Amino acid sequence: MIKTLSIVLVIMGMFALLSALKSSISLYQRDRRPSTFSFVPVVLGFIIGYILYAAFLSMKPEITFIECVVAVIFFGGGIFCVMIFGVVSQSMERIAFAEFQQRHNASHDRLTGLPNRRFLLKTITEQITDDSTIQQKLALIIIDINNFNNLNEVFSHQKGDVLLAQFSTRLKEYVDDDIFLARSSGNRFTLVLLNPENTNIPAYIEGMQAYLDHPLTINDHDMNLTNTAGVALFPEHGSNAEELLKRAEISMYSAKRIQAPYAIYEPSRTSHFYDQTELAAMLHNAISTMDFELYFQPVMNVQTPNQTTFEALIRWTLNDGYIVRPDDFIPIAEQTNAIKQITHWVLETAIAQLAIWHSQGIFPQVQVNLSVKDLEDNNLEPYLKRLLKTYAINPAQLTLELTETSMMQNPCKAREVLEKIKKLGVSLSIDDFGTGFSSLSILSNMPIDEIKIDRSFVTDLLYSSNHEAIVRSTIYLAHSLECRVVAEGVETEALGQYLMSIGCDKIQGYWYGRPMTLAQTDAWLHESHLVNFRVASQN
Ligand code: G
Ligand code: G
Ligand code: MN
Repeated sequence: MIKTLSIVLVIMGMFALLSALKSSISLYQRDRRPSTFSFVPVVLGFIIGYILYAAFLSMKPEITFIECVVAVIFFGGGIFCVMIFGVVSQSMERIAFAEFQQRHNASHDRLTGLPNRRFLLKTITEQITDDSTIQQKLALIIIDINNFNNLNEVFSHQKGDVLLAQFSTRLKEYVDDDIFLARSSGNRFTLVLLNPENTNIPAYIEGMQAYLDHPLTINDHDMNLTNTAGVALFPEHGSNAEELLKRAEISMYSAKRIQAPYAIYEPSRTSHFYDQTELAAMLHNAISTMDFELYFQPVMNVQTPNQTTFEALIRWTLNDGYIVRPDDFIPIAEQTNAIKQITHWVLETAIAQLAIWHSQGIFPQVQVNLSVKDLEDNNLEPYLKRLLKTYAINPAQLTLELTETSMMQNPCKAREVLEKIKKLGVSLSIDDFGTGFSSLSILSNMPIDEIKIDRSFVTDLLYSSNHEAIVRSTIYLAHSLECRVVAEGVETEALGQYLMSIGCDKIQGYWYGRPMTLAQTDAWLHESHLVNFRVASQN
């Protein structure tokens, strides 16, 4: 009886050791470190010892008390080994997990959990240097959330982060598992598609943008984020990861410039691409000589078609003839504060031009864009007052445009500055209305005369019942605040006629006229409109 019990105890001890052996093998398989392998032979050695002792006991007819005690110790030893091994393997797992997390954090973005730029570059490099005989083809698609900086400024960065996380979740839902998706920088995501010849890329992007066109929630408000995509292909558009990413960015920027939803890289564009630092250095020189030009875009006055308005739009032409659009250089000028000098130049050039037209008997109105930084310029109002006096211009001929976002950054200060300017007799207009997430109660306190509905709402008005409702209610709202309403981006007659029928006061867009050089503007005035102006000014 005692003998059987002792043998059972030894065998149970051995089973305990067997389970420890199993765990030590699986730990080694996961971990692959020599230190974890050292458990395996030790435990195996013990098991052999247990088997031998059990065999020894079973061969003896009688066992002594000492042999019985040794059997109990063998059992206890087995259980002890399992316990010790449990503790050791737990702490090994913790170490392994911490190491994994460290590696993961170095290659992933914390907010969205997506691979970061470093991991992205590494992955692209691995794919394109794959030395199999068939060259791997791939497409990089960059997706950049539009106006994200405005959003961060208007809300807080924390709220911006919440939106980014929601946006990335939605993006992850759309993107298949076999496509590598990374957050390549703040508001920019990058997809790596293998074998792009099997995918219709434009259709893929359109599908993705339609899927992303879905309200996200912040502060209990629904908000739609739009995005612009840029595509570069390997091997066609670059030979290394950095070059491919840069070219996908170039195409994304060119899509933004023409307000297209996406663009695929076109090699001919490279010579016209300067990066931010190059542009900043060139801009410094351009400002010292005020090497800019004003274009004028006509705006149609629905009620008084004889009275033409022009929006003055700055252009900067480089030595190679490339025209840099304000969207590309105004943000740089804002960073260096040079924007104040630029605005002073634009105001003086526009007012001097009004004086020249005045001497020809032509009295159009001119609209000038201000930057958010101009609201911090205490010299702006006295400067404007001096200009109006020097050139003897009727202040009612001038309107200043400010974006909704810039007014909302510091509404108190904006109101103070705008009220001073308004006292000069100059009109004020809210540009890009609808894109700035502004509070209507603040807006209704601003001394404004005009609201310009952003072209993103106007362009697809005839096809989007949402946008139609927004435009209609904006017109209603503006009229109840006694403001005029301008629709921007009106490219077709049908759209223009429709906007007039719902009460828009002014129509601006390629349908009525594109931005023109001064010479073209003069020709435009003289050819078709001078007669009207003469008549209008004589009345
Ligand atoms: O002309 P274009 O579509 O490229 O203008 C792009 C943007 O640049 C528009 O938002 C317009 O308001 C802005 N812009 C054009 N001219 C000026 C200017 O003289 N000063 C400022 N601050 N912005 C301008
Ligand atoms: O943001 P702001 O309203 O200042 O922008 C004015 C700019 O809008 C002008 O510089 C002009 O280039 C651009 N623009 C004017 N009309 C149209 C149009 O009908 N379609 C498009 N796509 N852009 C336009
Ligand atoms: Mn404008």
